[in-house]
Amino acid sequence: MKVAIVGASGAVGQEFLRVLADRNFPVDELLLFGSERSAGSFYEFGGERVQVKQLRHNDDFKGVDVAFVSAGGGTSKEFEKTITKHGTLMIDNSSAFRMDADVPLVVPEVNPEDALDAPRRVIANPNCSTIQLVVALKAIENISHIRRVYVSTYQAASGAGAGAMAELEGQYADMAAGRPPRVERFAFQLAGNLIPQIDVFTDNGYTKEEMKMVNETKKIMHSDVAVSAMCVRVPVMRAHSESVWVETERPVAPEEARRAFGSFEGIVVMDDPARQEYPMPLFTAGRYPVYVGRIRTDTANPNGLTFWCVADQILKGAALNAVQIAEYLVGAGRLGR
Ligand code: 11C
Repeated sequence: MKVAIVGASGAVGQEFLRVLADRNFPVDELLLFGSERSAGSFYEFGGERVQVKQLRHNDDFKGVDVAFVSAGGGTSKEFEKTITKHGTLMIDNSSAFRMDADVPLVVPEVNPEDALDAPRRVIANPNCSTIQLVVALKAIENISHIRRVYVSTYQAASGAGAGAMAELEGQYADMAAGRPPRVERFAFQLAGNLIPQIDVFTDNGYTKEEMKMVNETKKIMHSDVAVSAMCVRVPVMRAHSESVWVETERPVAPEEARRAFGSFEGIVVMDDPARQEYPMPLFTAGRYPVYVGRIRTDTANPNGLTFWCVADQILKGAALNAVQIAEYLVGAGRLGR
């Protein structure tokens, strides 16, 4: 297959290169695209050096089967037609089209078949914090309908890109050296701090990030589930964590939930409090699964279940999920020749 990565130099773009190689995605030819700034850089793939081309409005995508796009919502909107006009499937990592009725929003463990109907040749990859949430929710939804979800996130610097990760690292180094930490990407110093704001505030007092979790969850799960989210940036390098409370139609005992999580594709249960076994972002970074632990009954709600869930934001939250969508379509005979 002829495959393109748009935004090749970014944190997610770099992970696309690794995930495609690691999963032996059938790449015959790889094209890399980027901004004027990253054009000309070289990256290695399949033993060859591939040069990044500047993304332009031309016919560069002619013959490309699938383009993995992660260059921000503005770029996705501007280049949608350029990328798809010759039939290329655009798997878009930005928030630009996620809630459009004619764009499927897909997490392969949850709603893979939605990917089969992409009339605009665009499939949206959900927000990273939503992806890991819905993977965990679907395991429970399969045994009892979820009526309500409360979720509090602990989101790593990686969600804000490679520059934000470098800034956090620099802030720790500055602190260790007794220098005032440099603050550019985030509104406040993140090292040694928590920032209870991700993205801008909306009219209802929630942030855009929080409302993404509300709206995207309903769309992916085809559910009326009520979701309330609180999103917090934490001084962790990569891998988002979430505290989740769900209210199900009938009470689900922790043992039953543990079995449901354990048998669900894409989830690894790490839940042995006696041995201090639970998922943590430090040990989840660089791994594919969604990890779930601290599974217990909600003390405030007899129909409530609560758990802790951690996943690598750049992998399952972005590049891996997008590649899994493409893999599903290849398996369904809907992508590639
Ligand atoms: C963060 N979730 O952690 C955001 C990043 O809609 O794709 C991803 C934003 C998006 O900052």
